[in-house]
Amino acid sequence: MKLKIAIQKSGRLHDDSIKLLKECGIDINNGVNKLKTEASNFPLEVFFLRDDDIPQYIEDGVADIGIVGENVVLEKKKQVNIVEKLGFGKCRLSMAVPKSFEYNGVQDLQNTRIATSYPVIVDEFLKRHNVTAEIHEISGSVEIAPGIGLADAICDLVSSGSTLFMNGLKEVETVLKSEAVLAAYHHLQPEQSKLLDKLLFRIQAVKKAKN
Ligand code: PRT
Ligand code: ZN
Repeated sequence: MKLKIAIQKSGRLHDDSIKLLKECGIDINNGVNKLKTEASNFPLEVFFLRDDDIPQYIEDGVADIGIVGENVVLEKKKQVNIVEKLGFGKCRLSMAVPKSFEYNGVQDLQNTRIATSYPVIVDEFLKRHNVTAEIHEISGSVEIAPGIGLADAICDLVSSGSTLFMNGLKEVETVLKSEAVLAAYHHLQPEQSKLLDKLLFRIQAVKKAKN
């Protein structure tokens, strides 16, 4: 019996996910272009996936657990348990507008066009604030949308803020704070739950040692 974990194949969370497992004393041979591997000293099978697909795999129980940004979990609206925040991949999902936009509050987004890769979260945010706006879903390079006349505002992930700055934008609202989380399938078998507890115990020890 093995615990199946999904982690990002490549991208911002990949290295830290592998590092966390290593710090937990779990050795995995992470061959290039491999889709699947096994740990040599823990009953763990590792799937390498696009981050966007991870919540679905966990909801379906194809993976028992996974490491993914909380922003992705919330956007995909999949039924998964968030078991632990992992302390890396920290960022915020923020509204940003051109520097020249005289922004005084969320009401100023009324009747604007907002470009984002997070239409679900943005829609919820706007509804919560009784703002009506047009959401334009685009999958990448969101920050260039105002410059090319596609949108009046954007909602995108921000960490240092330099991407916004370089594109003449300013951050005006934090919609969500996010970091990598450990998510789990809702209906784990007792054996898988035990393995998860064992892994979680190690993760918490690693986190404590860092504080
Ligand atoms: O290929 P795959 O689909 O798996 O990866 P991806 O390209 O969709 O995701 P990836 O690797 O870019 O990000 C994975 C996760 O990292 C995100 O879902 C977040 O949870 C987290 N994360 C943390 C970030 C950032 N920080 C971040 N800064 N994800 C993206 N960014 C981008 C942002 O979209 C913008 O383009 O970085 C730019 C802004 O960075 P700053 O530093 O200039 O503000
Ligand atoms: Zn992705």
